[in-house]
Amino acid sequence: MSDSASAGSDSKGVSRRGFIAGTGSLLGLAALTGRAPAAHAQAASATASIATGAHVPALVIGTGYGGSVAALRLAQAGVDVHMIEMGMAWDTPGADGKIFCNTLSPDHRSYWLRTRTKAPLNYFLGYPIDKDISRYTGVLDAEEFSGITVYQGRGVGGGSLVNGGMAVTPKRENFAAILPSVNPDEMYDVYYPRANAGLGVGTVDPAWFDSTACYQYARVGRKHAQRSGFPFVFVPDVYDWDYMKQEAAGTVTKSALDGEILYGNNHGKKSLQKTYIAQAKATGKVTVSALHKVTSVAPTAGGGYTVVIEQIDTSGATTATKTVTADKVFFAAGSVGTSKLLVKLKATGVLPDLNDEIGKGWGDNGNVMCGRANHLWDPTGKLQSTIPCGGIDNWAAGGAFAEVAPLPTGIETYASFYLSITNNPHRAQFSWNAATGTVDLNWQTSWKQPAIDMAKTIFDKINAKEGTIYRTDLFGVYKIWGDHLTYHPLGGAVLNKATDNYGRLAGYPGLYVIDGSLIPGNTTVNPFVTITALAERNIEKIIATDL
Ligand code: FAE
Repeated sequence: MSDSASAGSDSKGVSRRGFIAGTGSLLGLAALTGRAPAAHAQAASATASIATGAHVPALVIGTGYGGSVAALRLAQAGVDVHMIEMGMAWDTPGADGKIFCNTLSPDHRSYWLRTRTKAPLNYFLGYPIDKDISRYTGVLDAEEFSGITVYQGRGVGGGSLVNGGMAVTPKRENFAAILPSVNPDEMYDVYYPRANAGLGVGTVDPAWFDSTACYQYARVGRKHAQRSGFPFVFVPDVYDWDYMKQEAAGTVTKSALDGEILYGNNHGKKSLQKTYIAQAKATGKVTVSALHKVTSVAPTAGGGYTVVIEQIDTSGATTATKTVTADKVFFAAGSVGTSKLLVKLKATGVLPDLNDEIGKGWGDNGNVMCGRANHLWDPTGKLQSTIPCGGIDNWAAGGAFAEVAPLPTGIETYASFYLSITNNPHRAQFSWNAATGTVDLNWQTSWKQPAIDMAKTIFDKINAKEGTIYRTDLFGVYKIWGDHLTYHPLGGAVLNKATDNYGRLAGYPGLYVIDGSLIPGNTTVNPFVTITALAERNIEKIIATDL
């Protein structure tokens, strides 16, 4: 989870024993009440369903950041675009009147084809909090590889449906290490501003931040950072900050202040459905097929590509297999999705001329999580906005940028929680496993140690200064570090290696990569602004020269 906080002057009188008992019952209640309804009232999708035999000028695989930018800009250039998305449309309320379920009471809508939740923060007070759910094409995929679980959004909008919305432009002095073959001037003068405008990025009102109960946790985070000499920086977000103020005032339906984040926000967050995809659809030239999964892209005799697509139902079962043709195909299935497709297609001889860089250069953006146990006189608040708005920058000295994240349990936890992005140098590779017919990733859990060491440059110092300790109850029994996961998969089809310097795949004219797989493993901050800005840069060049 990328997020949490709470406020609670009223909690001063709560004894630690009473707090622990209360917490246990709260989580137990959530577990009991979170079972999925027997019948799923939620309609699968109101969008189109591509017809077998169709021919499309441009086919975009995936509807996350890269795919949405490609679709909008191609449509504005007059090109008809069809977007293929394996997840649901997420445009129809369920039986409870809500499109998305709450983080504290996950139901079938929470996870992608799982019968049990797999929460990133999966323990509390040493007790496991995962619970059974019905198998369904839910919005968050916890995809397991041998050494790491990779969390990804599934549905029209990709990661924008589930993420914290933290919209961070990296410091310019770090850019050469992120994308060494890209001219920083054009990125910082043109494409980062364009991406921030397109995404609707804004920053919390500092005066409101200083007074609202829902950011007490972040103010505690700021105080602790500054007392140890670390800069605390406000971090922009795509959440509608005016809406959040109204949530706090009690004049609108709560979303960020009601624990909604990991399994979707019902209000307030400007996901891609409300920004790039809405604009793309408004051109009248973009169609989206949800619950459709691309399984093959092969050259067609005479030019163009033949694309095989499986239509699935909400149980994940294939209901139809379709074959369409496309003049140009944009791989925007995310770092993992694009890498898996390309590695398979190369290894199985469908796209044999892809180069040997395919599948390489994958990193976890150095993600590692931890919590700190504060003193009883230093509460973080029982009301915590799920939208993080600040971070601790120790990148230059210690290789870590830590977002001060919420722990929105609805009770006072006295915990400070952090997701750190670190300069972990390890890179993994995807490869085809012919025996299982799947794509493996050779990441090892022990490769998180450099990330932990870098995060410790911040939190060891804060703990020493504050006389506090790490929480050991959030990721297992006596386990401090959330080192089993990433929210930020990057790489696998790296720019200027697997592709040319604009995402054109080596060996196949008309095939492009335009998502997080272009970025070699790390962005020094949260990645989606960089993914969006790079997509803006690349599609502009492709439209100018290839169409
Ligand atoms: P992505 O958004 O993952 O979109 C790929 C799409 O392709 C998905 O909708 C897939 O369902 C779809 N797809 C995959 N395979 C296929 C196929 N074969 N056929 C059809 N469709 C397919 O890719 N980043 C930030 O910058 N700030 C944050 O605050 C933040 N918080 C996060 C919190 C969580 C819990 C998670 C999971 C991620 C977070 N991220 C955050 C990461 C961010 O969402 C991610 O980097 C981007 O979404 C990646 O964008 P892409 O366009 O590469």
